[in-house]
Amino acid sequence: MVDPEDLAREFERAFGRSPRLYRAPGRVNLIGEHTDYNDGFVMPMALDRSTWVAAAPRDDRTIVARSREYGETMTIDAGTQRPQRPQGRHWVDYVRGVSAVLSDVARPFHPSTRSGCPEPVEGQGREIRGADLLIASDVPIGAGLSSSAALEVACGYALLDLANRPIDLVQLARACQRAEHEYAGTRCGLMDQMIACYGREGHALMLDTRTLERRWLPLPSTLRVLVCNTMVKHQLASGEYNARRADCEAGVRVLAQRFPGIRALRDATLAQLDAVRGELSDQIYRRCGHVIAENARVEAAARALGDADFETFGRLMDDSHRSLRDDYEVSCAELDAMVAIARGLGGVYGARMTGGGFGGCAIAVVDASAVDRASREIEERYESASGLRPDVWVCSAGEGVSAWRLAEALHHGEALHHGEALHHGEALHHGEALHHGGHGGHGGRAL
Ligand code: GAF
Repeated sequence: MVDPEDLAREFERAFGRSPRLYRAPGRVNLIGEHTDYNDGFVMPMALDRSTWVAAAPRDDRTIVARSREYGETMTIDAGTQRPQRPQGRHWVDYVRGVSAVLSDVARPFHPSTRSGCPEPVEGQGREIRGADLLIASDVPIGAGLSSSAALEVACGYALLDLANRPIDLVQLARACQRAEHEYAGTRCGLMDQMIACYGREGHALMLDTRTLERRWLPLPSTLRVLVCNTMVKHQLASGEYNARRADCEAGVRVLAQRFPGIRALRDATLAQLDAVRGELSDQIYRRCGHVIAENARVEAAARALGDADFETFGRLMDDSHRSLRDDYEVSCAELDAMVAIARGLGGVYGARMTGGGFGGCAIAVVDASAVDRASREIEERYESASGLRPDVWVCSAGEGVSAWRLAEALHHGEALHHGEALHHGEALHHGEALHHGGHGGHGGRAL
């Protein structure tokens, strides 16, 4: 786990002054996979693990970013010009992407991503300042837990706050999504960035990715969510993710010709899909079928959770996994093995892969009374089935992005949640916008 006080001290040693601290969480998605770029529904929860950024402003336009995990220090320009093509998936590409997008909204979108990132980042077009950043994370990287969105959102929040600009979380999430499209080359939806912004302790988020309407669903204390890392790294940018999105868009084009009201798979029914089946390849038919059915599953799962009907919730998770495995084809042998093992254990309501797929993590929703045993059994059985030692842990739903106040003498740090402003040492609620007038930032106070 990252110790924020330790991180602040490391920053002081490296950069010779006191930082402010920020953090944004990784996530698991309970249900609603590959629906977010189809205007659909998702139900993620933020992890209680985060990417942390210790940050202090510079007088020039340079960003000096150091990653504890990678042991690298990189120097970039805060307003780097948009690349002709995505740069890659090096950690600094995410920092570069976020700083460039936040600095610049005047230029048109990258043509290949025009449809994916609907709005410019209004009101955030002024250039951001240079900064020294020290980044550390306890979100496993490449495990489908959205470590990249956590990095983008934590850095974006830090850079906006250092520039003393008001922070609108929806705009921040969109800016980070756009950075992912243009700088990392993944045409992702908005789920990961939104949950990194809007996670709430003890709750899953029911998000409508078309309207961005948000509903926080309390997770009952009798349920546990087990995260089961297959230890197979996912390769989201391998082209498979973008290929799935292209298949969905191809399906929508055909559906829209027959049913003009359809703008996205969110608008289609299985009956409508069947009506145009003859005009679709089998692959596109199955891809679209997954998305349409998955959207309905998310809505049903939200109802089941509200009714404390965990059997139904679990069955919907199982159905989701089958559909992702057989029709969307984003699972892999290790994920299937993990899910099958979890599903065979007492007290497990449901299990499925989570995130983009092709490796990474499965999740199991388990009765609290059975969780220790289930977790041990999963570890043992998965290791003997695959030869890989998995990482299995119980996660609780954590908070979205926040600034972190270090108390005097670096003791008893506490989160300053978004929507709160620090005023005479007190947290005050200020609706959605956070604007810190005048920063402490020195002498052991981070804000
Ligand atoms: C990845 C993407 F980044 C998300 O936008 C989402 O599409 C997810 O895969 C699949 O549901 O995490």
